[in-house]
Amino acid sequence: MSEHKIFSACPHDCPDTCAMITTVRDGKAIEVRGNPDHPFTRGGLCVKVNDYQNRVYSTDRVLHPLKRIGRKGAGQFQRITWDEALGEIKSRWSAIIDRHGPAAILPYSYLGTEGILNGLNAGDAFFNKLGATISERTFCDSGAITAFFMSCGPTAAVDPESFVHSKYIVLWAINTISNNLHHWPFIAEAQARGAKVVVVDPVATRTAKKADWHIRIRPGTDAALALGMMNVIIAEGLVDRDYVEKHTVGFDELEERAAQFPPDKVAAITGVAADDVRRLAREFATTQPSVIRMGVAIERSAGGGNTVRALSCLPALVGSWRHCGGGILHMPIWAFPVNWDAVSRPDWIRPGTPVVNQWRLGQALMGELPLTTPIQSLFVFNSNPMVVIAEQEKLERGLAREDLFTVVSEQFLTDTALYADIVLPATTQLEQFDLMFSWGHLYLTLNEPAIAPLGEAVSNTELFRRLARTMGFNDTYWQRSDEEMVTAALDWNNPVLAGIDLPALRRTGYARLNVGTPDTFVPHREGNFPTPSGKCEFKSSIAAGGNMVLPLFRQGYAGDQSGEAVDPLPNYIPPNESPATSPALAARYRLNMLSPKSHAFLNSSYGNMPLQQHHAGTQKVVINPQDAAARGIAGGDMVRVFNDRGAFEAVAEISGDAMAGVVVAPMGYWPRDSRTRRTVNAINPPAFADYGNAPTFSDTLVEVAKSAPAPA
Ligand SMILES: Nc1nc2c(c(=O)[nH]1)N[C@H]1C(S)=C(S)[C@@H](COP(=O)(O)OP(=O)(O)OC[C@H]3O[C@@H](n4cnc5c(=O)[nH]c(N)nc54)[C@H](O)[C@@H]3O)O[C@H]1N2
Ligand SMILES: Nc1nc2c(c(=O)[nH]1)N[C@H]1C(S)=C(S)[C@@H](COP(=O)(O)OP(=O)(O)OC[C@H]3O[C@@H](n4cnc5c(=O)[nH]c(N)nc54)[C@H](O)[C@@H]3O)O[C@H]1N2
Ligand code: SF4
Ligand SMILES: [Mo]
Repeated sequence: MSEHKIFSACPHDCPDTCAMITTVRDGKAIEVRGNPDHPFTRGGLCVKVNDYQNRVYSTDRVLHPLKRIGRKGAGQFQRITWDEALGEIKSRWSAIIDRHGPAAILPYSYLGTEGILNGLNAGDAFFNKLGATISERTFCDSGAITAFFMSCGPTAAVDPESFVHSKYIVLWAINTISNNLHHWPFIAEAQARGAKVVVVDPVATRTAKKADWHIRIRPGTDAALALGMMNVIIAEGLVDRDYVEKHTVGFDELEERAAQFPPDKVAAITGVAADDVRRLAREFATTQPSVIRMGVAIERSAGGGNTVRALSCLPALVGSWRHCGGGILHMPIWAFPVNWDAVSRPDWIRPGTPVVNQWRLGQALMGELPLTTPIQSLFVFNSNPMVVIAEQEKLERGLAREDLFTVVSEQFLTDTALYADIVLPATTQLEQFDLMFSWGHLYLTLNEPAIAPLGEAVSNTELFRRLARTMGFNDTYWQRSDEEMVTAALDWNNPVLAGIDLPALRRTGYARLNVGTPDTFVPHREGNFPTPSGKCEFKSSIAAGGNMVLPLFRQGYAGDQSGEAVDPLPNYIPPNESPATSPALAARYRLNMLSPKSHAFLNSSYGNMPLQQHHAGTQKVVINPQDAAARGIAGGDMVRVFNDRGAFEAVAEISGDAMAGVVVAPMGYWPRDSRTRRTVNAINPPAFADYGNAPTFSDTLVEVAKSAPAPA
């Protein structure tokens, strides 16, 4: 019997990027555990990943190429060889390219795995070379990042570990304990040392229940609260004049804007009492170091970008940046010197290549977008659009098109894969090599293959090597090993990587970027913001250039932007679906639905795994007692949640955890497990928020009614 341990890294799209250790016995992975030496993740995994070996060895894994033999969606496939699969792809694509050109092919991917090699940009070079339509990926944070760059630039901003030094912590639209678990001990330590923890959320989440103060706010109104805080801070003379003078631009204009948001008006918009607006403003200004931690959910309403603009001006106004553990944390990813262009090869994009945003996949497939080349083929990997994007019903109709040639690379036969003509088997993290950045801490993490690929599964890097060979691309890009690709993907000469290389990573499994220690990292004590002015821009100079979508999300594509100037100051933009903006709609649909992350699923992943299904229970919708009583709904009732876009069923949970007027239905459940084959994204809108073509999941009006009983 031989047993050894391998350094692994959690592959998921989660800010924690846990360092893992896999135990391998006789060639089989028998256990994954957190690496106890890792300073941020400290040896614990979460309920999703703790039994990762069961995902790897699940009997439901796709381990061989498959070809559809039944009707689309029926899930009838037969095993074929890789050569047959690649041959079929080549002949179908060649015919499509001859007839319509390569723009008739649409790639679709996101972050099923997040590694630098196998993650977000894994297919870009291939599809750019092919000339495929560009898939604009704005699933999470594109709007928030755009807005954050306008104020502060691409900065890591605050080390999440420095939160132990914070005295006033505002967790804004983030459910830390479920979604960013390993940050919580640092917050709890600060709390134990006397810091006040405030949560701003419409819902009493696990995190809100541990806070010293939970501020319930109407969804999508956060910018008004932030502007109201500024109003009070300025009116009461709590501005750090010296910091503002030296390290910001646009104070006078911001003052004028904030003057339009007195606490009483803010209270009427947000539902937060005027006295609470004042108290939050005073405490945030005077309890230093104060820090804001924003969640991704902050961007999910019509004015999400402006909300981030407003929040990211607050710390400079009161001088929080002077202190270790002060400022605003969005995501530290910008500290990692990844050369995305070396991965994505935007230089291969042909001029005039069309762009389709990911949220519009249903529309693109149904011919509802003004595309000169209609989509004839779809290639999906690292994503499960049937669960994660709006307009679920329309998407399903699009995927069912007989003339659409669909290829899906997957670990499992997801609801999306059921519609594939060809399914290709994908490895899990234990079967592949990768190096991970993080969007929640400042460590690089190595993932060595622990076991050989199961069946005929391949990593995404190998997938695109094979596809490139099949399509006759002989560029050296596809002749490199994974290690050579990693070497090319990072700027190893950057001082933050001094002393870090693959041999060093192989000794420890992870390495902290050289950015100073959590006790010394104060990047903006003296300003030094990576904005055009070098200052925190209350009045944004980037705004003049228009509502940009950042290159990272667009496969390096920088053209085709609106170029229209946007408001250079943060403002409050009301939700699309609200009594103020759509009174007729709001009269019919009186509840605002949120569809946040599930504690036990990772987006759609684990929605099919028995342990996590057991933890999550069936799809529920949380309804405030007052709203439930008004509709005659009791706890445990099967209800229909609906609007003009569609409907899904859920079990009602009556609880004050949801504020009145708000219902909460966690996402991630698979449509096939529901009686009506519909989940939350059947009713979410396809509308974009103000910046970055971000989604508007929190900006959805619905009604809830008792379901008809199941037919006998
Ligand atoms: N367990 C688990 N962890 C995850 C994931 C998962 O699926 N499951 N997914 C990962 C990914 S991809 C991401 S992007 C992150 C997301 O991490 P978060 O941003 O934390 O995600 P959410 O759970 O969608 O939303 C957080 C909170 O924001 C609140 N909220 C919604 N709209 C608003 C609003 O308009 N204003 C305010 N103030 N609050 C609002 C919700 O009630 C919710 O409690 O989580 C990552 N971690
Ligand atoms: N209603 C609602 N919708 C949402 C959200 C929400 O909060 N509410 N959140 C949005 C956000 S923030 C995000 S990030 C998206 C997430 O959307 P996705 O990234 O699509 O979701 P995941 O479930 O993380 O991953 C998708 C698939 O990738 C596959 N996969 C994993 N690793 C590999 C691999 O190495 N190769 C291949 N080929 N496949 C692999 C997995 O098996 C899984 O089925 O969802 C968005 N949708
Ligand atoms: S999903 Fe997040 S918390 Fe869970 S193991 Fe992976 S990185 Fe860690
Ligand atoms: Mo996300």
